[in-house]
Amino acid sequence: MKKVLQFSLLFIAFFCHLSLKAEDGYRLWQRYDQLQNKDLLKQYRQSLNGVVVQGSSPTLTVVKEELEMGMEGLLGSSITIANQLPKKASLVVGTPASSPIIKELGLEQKLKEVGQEGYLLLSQKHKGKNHTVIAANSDKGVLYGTFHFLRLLQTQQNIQALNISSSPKTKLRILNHWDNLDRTVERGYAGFSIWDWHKLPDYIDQRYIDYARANASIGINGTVLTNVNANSLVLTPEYLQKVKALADVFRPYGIKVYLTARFSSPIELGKLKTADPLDPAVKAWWKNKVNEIYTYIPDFGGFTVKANSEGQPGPQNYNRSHADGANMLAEVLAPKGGIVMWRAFVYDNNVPDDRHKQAYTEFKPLDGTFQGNVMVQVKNGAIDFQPREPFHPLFGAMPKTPLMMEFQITQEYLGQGTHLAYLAPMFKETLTADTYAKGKGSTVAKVVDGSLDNHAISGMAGVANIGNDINWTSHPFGQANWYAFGRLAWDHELTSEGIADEWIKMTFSSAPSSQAAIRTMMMGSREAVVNYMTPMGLHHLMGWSHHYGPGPWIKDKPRADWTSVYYHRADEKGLGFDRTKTGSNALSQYAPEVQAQWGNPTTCPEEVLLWFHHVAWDAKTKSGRTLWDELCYRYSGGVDSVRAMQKTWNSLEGQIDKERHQQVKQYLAIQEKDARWWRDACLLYFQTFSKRPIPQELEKPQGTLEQFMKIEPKFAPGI
Ligand code: BDP
Repeated sequence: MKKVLQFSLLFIAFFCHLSLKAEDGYRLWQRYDQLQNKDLLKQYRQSLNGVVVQGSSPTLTVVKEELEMGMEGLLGSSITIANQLPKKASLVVGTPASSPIIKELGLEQKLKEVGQEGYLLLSQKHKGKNHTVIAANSDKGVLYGTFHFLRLLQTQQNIQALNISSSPKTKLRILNHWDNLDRTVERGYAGFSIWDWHKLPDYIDQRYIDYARANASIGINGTVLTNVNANSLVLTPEYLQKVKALADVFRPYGIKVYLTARFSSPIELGKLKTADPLDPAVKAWWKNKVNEIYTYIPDFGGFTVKANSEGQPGPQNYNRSHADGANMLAEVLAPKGGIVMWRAFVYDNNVPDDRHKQAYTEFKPLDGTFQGNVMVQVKNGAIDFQPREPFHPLFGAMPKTPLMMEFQITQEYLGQGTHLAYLAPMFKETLTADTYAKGKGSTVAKVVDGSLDNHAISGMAGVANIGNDINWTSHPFGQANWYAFGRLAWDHELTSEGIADEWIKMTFSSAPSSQAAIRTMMMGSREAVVNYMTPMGLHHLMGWSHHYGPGPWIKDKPRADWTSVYYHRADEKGLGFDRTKTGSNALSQYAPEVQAQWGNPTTCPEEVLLWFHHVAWDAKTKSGRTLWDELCYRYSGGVDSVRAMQKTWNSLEGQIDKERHQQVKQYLAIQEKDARWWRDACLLYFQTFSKRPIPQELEKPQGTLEQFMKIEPKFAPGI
């Protein structure tokens, strides 16, 4: 009997253990599970015998909590955080101001170089003993250093001879939530908004804290809580209290809160007759409003504004310029230290010009007219977050204005919440592109980090892919895009592979074989999406409104530039948008060096060929195939790449926890199905123009064009 009982207890314990091991993805890259490498564990335990954090502040409290949670989890033993040096080797954490020990280490010179947000991680002798040191000029720097230190442990690095100094290349590293007050999320595919406005300010969801931890761990220091298609209600006292509650949670993590400002708020909330930025009453209204916001949130960051774009109100309603609008807000924010992020995503209802050209046409003449606390926020490409776009021509064209990068982390046009598309290679592609604004080497990254034109402020914004799904991002690999955005905003010189490696080790596995397999999947994934959706520079072929699935046939909509036929220009002769001199001449907005390369179809990279040229169906491509055949090969190649990902992922069964393995497996099956859908629908449609057969050796479409044209996903998320 006793034996049976013992056995049952063992059985129960075993299953409890198993169920504890289930991974729902909530912990993101901060899992802090005990390390399995015994030698390394021994090394860590020896060199981190005690932890000393001197000083006290809300941020240092967070530092202590995170060190405790992280080290106890990873090392599998409890730690105590002291404020005196223990006898043995230890981890010493702080600023010269908060910690006499750090002060004694004489790090002034080195610290000078890392600035207010940077930090040092050092192996350092002090009074004959070896210490690991996390030092910074500010508590926030200490926090970033702490997360870096934990990452070293998580990714199992040797910490015996540390000599790391790090500081962010971009000053403002910010998430843009397109979240509405009713908790729907525009272009959000991971459930509802994480901001539970109804329960705020009284109920503080643990998620807010974990959100802040995750963001601080990758250096994100700002968040715009609300949709760019803004609701002025958020500026009312009722909502400002709620915003304050979130700001209070985020503050110790170094994250400032920003809001989107609806330009017509003075009319909607203030009952004024106008929102004309030059009207004294309008100015006074905003001044009062801003002062009021700062009574709730003394370190409020400022506003993001979408104006005169896609129906949003703006200064042009009153015949004023974007600069008039931005400067009016900037003026009232300046005394409080706030900024304006004015979006350049504009295209005019009344201008029948190539949409590619419109932002440049409107903004370039305004260079030099914006106040010092205005940044113009520019999407990575000139159209709209397509799977591949050449860099936006405004980068390099407005040297007197700090231009902020806007990337889209949420995969509106890259398979939304179900496709695996690792976006770091896409972000890097834009950042490393050469604008030639000041000769060779004038990369987009240098424009954005402010170094090309010596700007005091700089920033990178990412449209968040976060929702209230248990794993935050719907697809488990969506987490990698959030992670990669933050890491690149901190340091755009990091490599996509390097970022993937860190993320995989912390999120999935550090076993070299699975690590390499997952990295290969990730690195090829975005190109796979480009191939099965919009190869060779095609763009804007997606279904109407929901943007999920193919719709190259979309035409006859309220605006020509909301249709697909406007962009692909397929006809009997060929395919692609002529943006050279013989066409819209959008190319003229780039530097002569860029024009020379892209303007000639033989030197234009095939990746953007149909973006700039209308190419004959029988024109020879680099592979030796005709354009039509090459297109068929690329579309098919995209599907093959997804199948290769499936194979790799299947081979990892048993090496990844069951729950997430199963999730990704199912998502990959959806992706394979969707990739075929895109390939078949697009090829059948383009074939009506090319009138050429799909090469014999390639898989044939399953279905007819008519059938594909009838597919209409109902209630797709994110609209
Ligand atoms: C488009 C989205 C739309 C956004 C817009 C924007 O479809 O929902 O409001 O971008 O960036 O891509 O303002």
